[in-house]
Amino acid sequence: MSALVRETRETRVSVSISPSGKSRIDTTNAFLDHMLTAFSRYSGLSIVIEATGDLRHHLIEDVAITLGLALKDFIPVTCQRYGDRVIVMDDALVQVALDAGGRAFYKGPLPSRLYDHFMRSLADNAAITLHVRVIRGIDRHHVVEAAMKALGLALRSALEPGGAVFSTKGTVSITRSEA
Ligand SMILES: [Mn+2]
Repeated sequence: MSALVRETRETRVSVSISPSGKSRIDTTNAFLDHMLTAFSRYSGLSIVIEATGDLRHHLIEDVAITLGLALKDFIPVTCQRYGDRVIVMDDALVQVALDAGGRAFYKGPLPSRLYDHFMRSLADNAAITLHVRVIRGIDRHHVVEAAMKALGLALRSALEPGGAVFSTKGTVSITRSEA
C-alpha cells in the first residue's frame, strides 16, 4: 500500500493505492472522477482519491502529480515492468505502451490540453515511460477515456509479478566525494 497527501495554496489531494479492495474517487470534478474510476477499474488496483482545488487546471494537474508520486512508491522493484494495450471505444482507437522501470518520459499527445498535461505529470512523478498514441478518434471524451482504460490495463500487465532484472547496466554505484 502507498498513501500520501499533497497540499498547496491551490489544491489538497490525498491518494492511496492498494493491490485490492474498493476504489473511491472524489475530486469535485465529475469528468475527472469518471476518468480516474475507469483507470482504477482497468488497472485492477484499489485507488482512493480525495481532492479539492481552486481551478480545474490546478485540480487535474495536482491529482496527476499526487497519483504519480503514490504510484512511484507502489511499483515493486521486480515486476514485469512493461505493459501495452490498444483500446477501442466507438470512434476512438488508442494505444498505450509503458515502462515502469524508473525512467520518466511522456510522449503524446492527447487531443485535450488538460489530459495531455495529466499524462505528462503522471509519467514524470511516477517515473514511468509512457507513450500514448491516438490512432483514430473524433469524440474527445471517447479518446481520453480509451487512453485511461488502456493506461489501466497496460499498468496491470507491467505490475504483474516477475523476478527478472531487465537493466543491462546492473547496479549503478555513485560515490560522492566530500569537499
Ligand atoms: Mn464516458
